[in-house]
Amino acid sequence: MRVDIVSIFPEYFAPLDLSLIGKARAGGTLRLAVHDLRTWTHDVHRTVDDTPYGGGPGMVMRPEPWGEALDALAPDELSPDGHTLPRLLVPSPAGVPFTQAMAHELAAESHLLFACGRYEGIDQRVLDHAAARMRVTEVSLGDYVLFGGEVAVLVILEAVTRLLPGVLGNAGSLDEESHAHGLLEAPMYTKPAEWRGHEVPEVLRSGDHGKIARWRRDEALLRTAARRPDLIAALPLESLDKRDRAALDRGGFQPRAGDVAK
Ligand code: JD8
Repeated sequence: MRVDIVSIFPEYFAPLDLSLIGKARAGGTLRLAVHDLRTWTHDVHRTVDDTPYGGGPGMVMRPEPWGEALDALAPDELSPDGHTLPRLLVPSPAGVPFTQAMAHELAAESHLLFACGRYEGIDQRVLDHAAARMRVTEVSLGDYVLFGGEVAVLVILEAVTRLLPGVLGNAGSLDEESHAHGLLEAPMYTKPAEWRGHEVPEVLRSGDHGKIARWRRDEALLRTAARRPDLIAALPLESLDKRDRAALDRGGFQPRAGDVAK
């Protein structure tokens, strides 16, 4: 996968040399380049912002540097390897929520281009102009306000890169993790069996894989019902069987009427 990131703080992405993302880059699974937006300014002050039309607080990022940056990184003409235009991702508090489902979607792309805004944001015409020739997605991490798009790109890239083939040692774990099946994952434990008076649940030390799987499913259901009832509500009707309902009952959670598969 090819990834390009444009930002006025390219040093924000130094962590992408580390750990599994660093290995994915070294191994060629991820071809990632970080670009300084000021590369596409031409005035002595390398200006990237100006006052907002219509007044109001703060500054807005100028369209010209962004236009030239996207022209350079998403050229219309097909490159020798028949490369198609990238998918443009623009982090914004006004974007669509980033989810694990979107992470899987993005992991299937061949080229992602991230535009990191700062100040009050990027002049809207940059996105409208880009949308005329490539797919553009404004994406939000969540309902809180950041200084800019950089940390959102770090989060999105980590969620996407770990889904790329060969990046995760035991890809099997992808199936068991939170959000993989619409539930939060069960609590995890390791040695010692007793720690400061706290025991590891006996069932996990029983070796009875059937009982262990049932315990983990019950714990995942109870934890999800307690912390994320929206996820329980979003579960497909047929996904809760009698034993699931019994677990939720024991936890004092009433699944929706009709939720129970016969
Ligand atoms: C991009 C500029 C700052 C936002 C005035 C503070 C994402 N979940 C999220 N929260 N905030 C962002 C985000 C914030 C950004 C930019 C993403 C570019 N800002 C602006 C509007 C209010 N300042 C985000 N993803």
